[in-house]
Order: sequence, then structure tokens, then C-alpha cells
Amino acid sequence: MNIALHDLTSLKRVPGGPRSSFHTRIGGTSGFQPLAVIATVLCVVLFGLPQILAVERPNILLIVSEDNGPEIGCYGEPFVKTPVLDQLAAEGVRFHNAYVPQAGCSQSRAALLTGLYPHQNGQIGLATWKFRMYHQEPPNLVRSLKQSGYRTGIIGKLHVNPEAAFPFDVHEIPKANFNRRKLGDYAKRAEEFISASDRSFFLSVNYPDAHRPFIRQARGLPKYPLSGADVKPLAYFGLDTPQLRQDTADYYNCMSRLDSLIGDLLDVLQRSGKADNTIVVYMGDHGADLLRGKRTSYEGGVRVPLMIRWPDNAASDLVRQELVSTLDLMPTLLEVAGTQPVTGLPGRSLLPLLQAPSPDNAVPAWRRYLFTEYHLHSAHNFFPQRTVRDERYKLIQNLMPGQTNPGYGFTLMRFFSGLPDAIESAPKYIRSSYHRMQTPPEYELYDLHSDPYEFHDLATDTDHLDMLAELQKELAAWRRQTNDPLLDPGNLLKLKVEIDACMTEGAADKSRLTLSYPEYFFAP
Ligand SMILES: [Ca+2]
Repeated sequence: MNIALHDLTSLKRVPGGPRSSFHTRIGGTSGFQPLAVIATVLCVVLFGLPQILAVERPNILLIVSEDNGPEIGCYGEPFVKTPVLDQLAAEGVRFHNAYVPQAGCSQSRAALLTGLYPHQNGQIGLATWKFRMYHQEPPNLVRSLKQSGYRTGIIGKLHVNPEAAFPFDVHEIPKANFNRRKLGDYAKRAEEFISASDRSFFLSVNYPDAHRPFIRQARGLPKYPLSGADVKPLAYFGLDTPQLRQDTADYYNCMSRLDSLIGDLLDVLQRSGKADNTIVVYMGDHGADLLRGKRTSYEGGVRVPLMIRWPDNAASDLVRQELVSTLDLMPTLLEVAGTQPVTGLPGRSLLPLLQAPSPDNAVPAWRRYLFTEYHLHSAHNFFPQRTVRDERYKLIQNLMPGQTNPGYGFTLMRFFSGLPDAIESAPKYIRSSYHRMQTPPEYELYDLHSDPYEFHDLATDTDHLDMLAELQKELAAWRRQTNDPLLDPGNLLKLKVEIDACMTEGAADKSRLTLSYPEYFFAP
């Protein structure tokens, strides 16, 4: 049994949840430790110690990368080289169907840290564009862990508004660092934080890869960059041109660099001697900034890699197919820490999924439907959507049907000038999928088994009317249950007017943007 010294003040703040801090290796088979409690009480009674003994709680290392979907070797991506993440998956549990609730940086990160959908916490657009949470002090992962005695640190960007809502003890490299400067500092700062104390820690390390610009090589990484001749474009583009091959190669180069840097971080953890009592979570914040990826509700936007390694408590080399969300991480990590859960969250703990199914460990009844959403990114691409998927089918509801999605033109502009011609000369079903993205109908329905890249809309297919109706019903129920403010058409219109007011000659002007939705979304 691992024993560590905790100071009395930190222990006093531990809420008495259903799993107290007097657990070893919470999860798995370990349970309440009466001997530890008795030993602690005896120490205080007999010796009046200013410090008391407490059982060491697991450390939490949360690794978040930027703008990448599961384009990783262990997820079946054929050309990318990611040996570290492949090894991490082999040593832990890999979630094959993991999602973020919205494909944008601030939106995904605020949701991760609050356990709430963007429409529930208010961070519906980028923090750098003045979008903000409804409340200054929402319950969140950082506050809960800190209050229960954890040291809390973040390395890399936070990118939520207001940042003070997440009172990390330590914040290093606070900028996004898209220029990839001093990449060795991520591991160095982590080493300093991890070795600073024996108290249990929660450390979030946030890397700039694979955000644009897709820098081919930085700090000599990757050592052998791929070129366009080495790869094929991502399958969800549905297009193949030399430029898209080069873009894909450079995206993979970013992924390989990320992989190396995570390797340095895991080495630091190993050298600290704390790896055996540390749960490591790795996730991407949302899909790649590529066609039909980031800023969309397609799989390329919302599906992310998610892996968990936890020695002695999680299985190794286990792949789970359940539908999971990064909203599940807050309940999971609070349970790992033995901290009082926050009630009313939409996510649920992933701990039951960390063990391989066996006669003694039946697969729990898991969620049947998973939901995501979209609002906007900065201020020029407001096009709200809601989605639901089950094991096979996915429904997208466009809340401004028949209108041109401004995000479409923006995404196309980020690529080479010949892209519109490439789309128009593609096979009809590919062409149609791009036209549909540009001017979507109210509903899009996809069969993710036969059509994983969402090229064939089945919403008007007479053979799928029952499925369409079922998912429409589930989506409507979820919107009601989670108090979706955009169920009120007046809210949608008012927000659109506020956003449109900052447009000057087709471009968004941040200085002219005034947002008051936190005041009126839920006004009586
Ligand atoms: Ca991002």
C-alpha cells in the first residue's frame, strides 16, 4: 500500500462522497480500507501529529492535443507514424467511438472541464472571440480536484472564458504556441511540476500540434517528414489532388511530432517513479482543420482519439466500441480521485469500461445514443446544428436549413485555389456531399456502417423513415432534457443578429462584436 503524507488542511477539505480519499487505487477491486482509517485516527490521537497519514490517491495526467482526429496508427491510419501513442494504447484502453461535444477549441475544452455541453455552459464559440461561459464559477474538474487536496497544473493553452473559472495552481506556457517554439519546454515544465511535491497531482498538458499551420518540421521533428508522394488524402475528403496529399502529409508530420513530444512527457513520468500510480488520459480536442473536419458536425470534426492507461486498474490492449464522450471524463476522473461527484452532469464514469468483459465483469448497460452540437467558431460562421448517433446511424439537424452555411466558404478558402474545380469534377455522390455541406437541408441521415465518411444522405430515403423518426425523437428529447436555449427560435435569431452586427464587408470585426446571450438565453 502506498502511503503519503498529506497536510491536515487539504484533508479537511475532502468532501465525504461515496468513495472517500481513503481508497487505494480506486476502481478495480480495491475498496474501503478500514485499517488505513484506524491507523490515521491512532496517529492523531496518540501523537497529536500536525500531519496525518493518508493513502495516496492516483495522480492524473491529462494530455490534450490540438485539431486532430484519430489519425493515429493504432486507429488504423495507414501512413502516419505514431509509435508512442500506439504503445500507450497497447498498455491501456482505446476508445474507438469517442466524441467531443463540439468541434472547436474553446467549446471542446470548456465542455471537458465542466462536464457540460457548450449550450449548457455557454462556451459556444471561441474564447478569443469573446464567447464565454454563462457563469464565472461553474463547478468543474479543476475546482473539485483542488478542493479535495490535489495539486493542479496546466501546461499549454487553456482557451476558455473566463480563465479564472479554472483556478489551476500552476499555469506554464499559457499561449497556444502555434509557431511551435521551445517544444522541449512541455516536458521540462511537466518534470518540474511532477517532482515539486509528493501530494497527488492533476496535470493537463496541452500541445500545439496538429493545429495549423501544418509545420513540416520543428525542433528537428519529425526526423523524417513525409511528403505528398508518401500518402493518400484522408478518406473523408472524398477528393484526391497533389495539394491535398501534401496537406495530409504535413498533418501527419504534425501528428508524428506530437507523438515524440508525448513520448518525452511519458518518459518524465516514468523517471519520476510515479507512473504506476498515475492514470494517463490522452485525447484530441476535435478533428483536423481539413475539409469536412474541424468546425463541422461530421465525423472528421467530432470524433477524436481517446485512450486511458492506468496500471493495475485498467486493462491493457483493450479496445472499446461503446459510444463515449469527453463529457464522460469529468465523472471518471472525480471517481478516480475519490472526490464527491458533481450531480446533474450528462456524462458518466468510464471506469466500468476499463476492464475487459468477463463472467465476473459483465459489460454494463451503456448509452445507446450519443449527442454533439455546433454553434459557431469565431463570428463569421454561425450555423447551429445538433446531432445524435446510435451504433449505426447518425442524424444531423441543421437549425438554419436551406440557408448557406458560411463555414463552407471559409473552409474552402483555407485550401488551394483549384479546390472548387476538384469538387465539381468529382463523382456525383462526392459533389453532392459538398453541395449539401454548403446548403444543408434540415436533416441529414447517414449509415456509418456502410458510409463512414457521410457521403450518402438517407434522410429522404423511404427505406429509412423509421430510423429517421427514431433519431428525430431522441434528438428532440435530448434538447429538452438539456434545456437547449436554441429550442426558442427567438434566441437563435437574436444571437444571429448580434453576430451579424459585427460583419463589415463580409468580414467579421472583433472590435464591433458585442455578445449578451448569457443574459437572455435563459431569461424568464
Ligand atoms: Ca483545437
